[in-house]
Amino acid sequence: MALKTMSAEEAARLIKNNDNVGFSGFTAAGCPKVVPAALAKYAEEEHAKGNPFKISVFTGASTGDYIDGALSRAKAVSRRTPYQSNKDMRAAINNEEVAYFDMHLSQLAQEIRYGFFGKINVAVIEACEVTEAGEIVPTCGVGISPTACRLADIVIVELNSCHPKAMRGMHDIVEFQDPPHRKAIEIFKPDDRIGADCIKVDPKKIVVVETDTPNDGGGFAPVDEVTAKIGDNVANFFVKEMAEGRMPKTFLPIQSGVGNVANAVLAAMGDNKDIPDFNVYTEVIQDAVIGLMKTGRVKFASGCSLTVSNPVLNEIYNNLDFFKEKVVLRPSEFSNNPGIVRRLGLISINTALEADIFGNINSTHVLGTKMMNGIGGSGDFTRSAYVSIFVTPSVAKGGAISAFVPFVSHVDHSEHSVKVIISEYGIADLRGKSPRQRAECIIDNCVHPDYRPLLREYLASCPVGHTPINLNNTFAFHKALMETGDMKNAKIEK
Ligand code: 0RQ
Repeated sequence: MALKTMSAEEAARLIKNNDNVGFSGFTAAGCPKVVPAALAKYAEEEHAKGNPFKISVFTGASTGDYIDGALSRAKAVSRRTPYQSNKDMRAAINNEEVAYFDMHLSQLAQEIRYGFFGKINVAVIEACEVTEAGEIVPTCGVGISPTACRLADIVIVELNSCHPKAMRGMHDIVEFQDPPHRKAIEIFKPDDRIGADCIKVDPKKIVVVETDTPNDGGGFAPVDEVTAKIGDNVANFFVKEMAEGRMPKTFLPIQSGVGNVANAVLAAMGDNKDIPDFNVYTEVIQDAVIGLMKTGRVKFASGCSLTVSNPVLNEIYNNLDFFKEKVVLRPSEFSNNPGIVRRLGLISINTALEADIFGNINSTHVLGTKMMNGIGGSGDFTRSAYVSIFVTPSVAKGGAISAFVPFVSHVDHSEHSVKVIISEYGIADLRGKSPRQRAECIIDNCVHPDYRPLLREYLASCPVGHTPINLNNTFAFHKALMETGDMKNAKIEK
């Protein structure tokens, strides 16, 4: 049976007002492009006619401009989950135009199956191959695609010729059975495979849209002095841990967050000759991992997406025999599975927006109110890691904001889950320390020198108690930022 093919515009019209739509991909990698663009246009046409048109958008993680940008500008989104990092979507969320449900990425596929969000009506999936038997081979991001495809009534496949069919074999496609029937996950090493090389659905559900639109794969900012210093501090922490016997000399698999700091940390680890060649078990495989793979420093990488710049993606596609042996892409409920994280003894490294002096981490909110991106996979890894590390530059916005405050304005990762914090100034090892000891350790090792006296003054103002908190001054830094534009103007009341 030949598969149905149609234009992006025709396919977009299969999506109805109020539908729940599951999109492929994880970050901008692996996301469909022309169907969401056509959908945004269709929504605008409907709005112009006075008709309502909004959908709920479900994805693996963030998406880039093709989905979050285009659909939010078209005011076509009523609900968004689990993560985003697009400026227009961010604005729509913070204007309360879009209801955003910020959640741990590993949990989305199962919660869709549990029925927590209603039925998935349509899946829109980017693929490098689709067969008449209903086999869909994803491209560089998997996310929630297996679940979205199985549950949707209609599966729109964007067959993208920028991604070679020879990618087949890079994915490990599997879905959990739900409780009470769930079985053990037989992943004992980062390179273990337990699934198929494609998603299989009833071909009658499939419509195909052909395209050759490339990824919007931006590059990374060059490593600067601050990010390089953070990277060195992380690498030196690992060397000490191995020397003192707290970490196996063979090392443990690494998870590292997304962005410039994470890229710099991996580069520093690669450069440090006292760190052995290592494996990566993460969600987002970035440029630095591929660079280290070529030099042999990274032996294998398991992830959910290849979130790499376009030149690096082309290099991978031109050397697929080499990279298919060293990379596996899994659905997010496996790449980010907390059970696997604890079993493998992962070292997690994620970036904080702000931290407090007790080790609570805010990854998401500016001044407690405005959503930046979302918790993403950081909680999936942090809570279960062998050693959970948060990295952050000590200050933001030219020094007007201290990344370290008396108390975070929003809690994503609690002091009970966070073991180590690292800034460009040094390492705060929080393991086994009381709240007051943690506060002293963070102030002495991580805080920018401009803010150390203020935080010491704050600590001295706190009444005696297990956790030194002075409720009059808890948000003194945030208040000073709102009122004067600079946290250095914080007034500590006795
Ligand atoms: O803004 O560029 O306008 O100056 O926040 O900060 O230092 O460039 O760091 O790009 O790594 O982002 C936590 C947001 C950090 C990200 C966060 C401003 C700062 C700058 C970005 P400008 P940096 P990054 C993997 C795991 C949560 C999800 C996660 C994130 C901008 O890492 O979303 O970890 N993490 N997922 O100036 C106000 C502060 C600030 C501040 C920094 N305290 N207040 N603004 N900024 N600190 C990903 C996935 O799960 C897919």
